[in-house]
Amino acid sequence: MPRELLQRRNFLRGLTAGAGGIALAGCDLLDDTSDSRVRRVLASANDLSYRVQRLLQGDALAPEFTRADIRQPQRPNGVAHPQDEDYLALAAGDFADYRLEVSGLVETPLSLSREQLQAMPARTQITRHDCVEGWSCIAEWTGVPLSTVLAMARPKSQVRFVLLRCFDTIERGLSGNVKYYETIDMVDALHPQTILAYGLNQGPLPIENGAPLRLRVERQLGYKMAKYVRAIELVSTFADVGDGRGGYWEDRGYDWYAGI
Ligand SMILES: Nc1nc2c(c(=O)[nH]1)N[C@H]1C(S)=C(S)[C@@H](COP(=O)(O)O)O[C@H]1N2
Ligand SMILES: [Mo]
Repeated sequence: MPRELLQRRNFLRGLTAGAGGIALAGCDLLDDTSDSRVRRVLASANDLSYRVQRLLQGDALAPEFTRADIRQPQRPNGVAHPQDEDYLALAAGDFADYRLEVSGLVETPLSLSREQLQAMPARTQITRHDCVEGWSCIAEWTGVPLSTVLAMARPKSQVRFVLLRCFDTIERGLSGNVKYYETIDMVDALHPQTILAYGLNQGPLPIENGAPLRLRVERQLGYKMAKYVRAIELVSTFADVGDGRGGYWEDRGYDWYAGI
């Protein structure tokens, strides 16, 4: 089992114990997320924390820092060197031929070049990245607000989520290779600090950290922040993506709403 998932489970087990021993205390609740009853307990807890956080947070901004707070380079995590052929071909040309595809429930599908993305009004923010593994990094991110791209695409009224599809194969399995994917809701998608970043610490975004384009969604944990973004789809449900829980790690037991 990947280390991240193990630690996440240990963390969740702590939380559950703290919540005053749900009736299942004693049996090893979280060693078996495949059990549907367990999954329902977790899912409803996640749903509750999602709704409570949404109520309390509104449009609150994540804390921002100064350059003096940047202590080290952004620590690469997860996939850091995609080996996918289409990605390697783009990287060989320094991503000059990259295009971000925007499709799904939109009036105007888009195919945006790197130049087009970088010509849009940019936002720069110094924020703290919290990984579920228990480490944090403060870094300066520059990119185009996702809201700007979405406004150009003109979402239809049924849209509820933004699905990000990535270049990198994160798992090679018997049932096929899995590429990283993530979803966020429209509250986070339209939040002012949610950007598609192409710059890190005043330079171009390095490959390790998701070049040429990665999501920053600052009020949630690191695994929500898809790197190597290939395409964006606007959807009304993610039930038909992967195993239906809204992201690569979510399909392996993590919370969909990873608010901090
Ligand atoms: N495409 C893709 N995005 C990803 C991952 C990944 O493996 N592939 N890992 C996630 C995790 S768990 C974290 S903590 C952050 C790490 O971002 P960093 O490498 O810039 O620190 O990216 C997230 N986004
Ligand atoms: Mo992470």
